Amino acid sequence: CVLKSAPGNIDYLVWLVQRLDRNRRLAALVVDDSLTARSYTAALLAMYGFRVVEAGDGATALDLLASDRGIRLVVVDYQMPGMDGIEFTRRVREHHARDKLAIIGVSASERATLVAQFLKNGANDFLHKPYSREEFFCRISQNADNLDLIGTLQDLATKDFLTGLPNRRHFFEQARRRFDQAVAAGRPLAVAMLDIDHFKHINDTWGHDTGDAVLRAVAATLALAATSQDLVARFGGEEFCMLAPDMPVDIAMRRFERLRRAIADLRIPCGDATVSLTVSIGVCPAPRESLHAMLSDADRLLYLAKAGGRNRVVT
Ligand code: GH3
Ligand code: MG
Ligand code: MG
Ligand code: MG
Repeated sequence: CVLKSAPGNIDYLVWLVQRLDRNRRLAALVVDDSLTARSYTAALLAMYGFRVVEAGDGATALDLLASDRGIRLVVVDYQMPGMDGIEFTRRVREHHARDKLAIIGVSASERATLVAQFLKNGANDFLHKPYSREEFFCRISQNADNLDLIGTLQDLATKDFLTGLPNRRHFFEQARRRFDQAVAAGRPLAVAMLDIDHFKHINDTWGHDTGDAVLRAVAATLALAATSQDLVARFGGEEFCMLAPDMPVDIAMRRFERLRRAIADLRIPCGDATVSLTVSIGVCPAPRESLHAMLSDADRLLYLAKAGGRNRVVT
């Protein structure tokens, strides 16, 4: 059925297979009080690979959205008893941004202002009922493509390419808020700067690719050690930063010591040999007057850890 609309060239088929494959990783929610209309839309979405969730009214749909994190696309009818599609869209946008969740309004109504109202209240697109399979598929694909594209751009802007960790800029965006929250609530907060010891020597001895593998291994160790509250980032080169909220000083210190040991225990394969490494860590264990002051402190303590012989945590 999907192939009916194919213009018959191989590029289109490749494009189509990629879309079907991508859609399999997503869920779509259909909100319509008419069982016939809902089943038709749900069947089309299932045909295009989506996992489909259905709701007969706005309130049920809001509950589903709150509990199912996999939903990336919503097709919502306008006329429904209780909450109409525009009110539903407005309510969804209180918790779900346009660039993470696409909402497509649908209606058989000819009301002139309807499309604009849907869009102004946060819908990404609109389709007049009844719609053809082909139009539906093109619109859905375009909206899902846009979400993918935005996601890719956000990754490029916020993640370090080599390790996948947040980059320095993203760290600061997130860290400022965590710092303000900790200070306002009088809660503990620790900031650690971590630098690989003699990394230049690792590159010179084992080659740049192995150096890269070492960076990825350190990043993975940091990511594994981090709780959902922690922020970890690659600051640049072989330098990483970790912000740990709500961690009393003694517990934070034990954690960073464990982290140092975990990294010293790493063995990164290089041909028949294995490479080991150590890190030095400077920890500012409690909130200071600013995030900047905490980072400067952690940096200064990192320098002391280096001067003291490396492979150590200094507070
Ligand atoms: P120290 O113990 O004092 O920190 O010495 P170090 O050799 O680790 O520090 P130094 O600043 O002298 O060298 C850091 C090296 O990290 C130099 C640079 O070429 C290398 N480097 C920076 N970014 C990357 C990267 O993305 N991949 C690889 N393989 N090397 C990198
Ligand atoms: Mg209806
Ligand atoms: Mg270094
Ligand atoms: Mg360095």
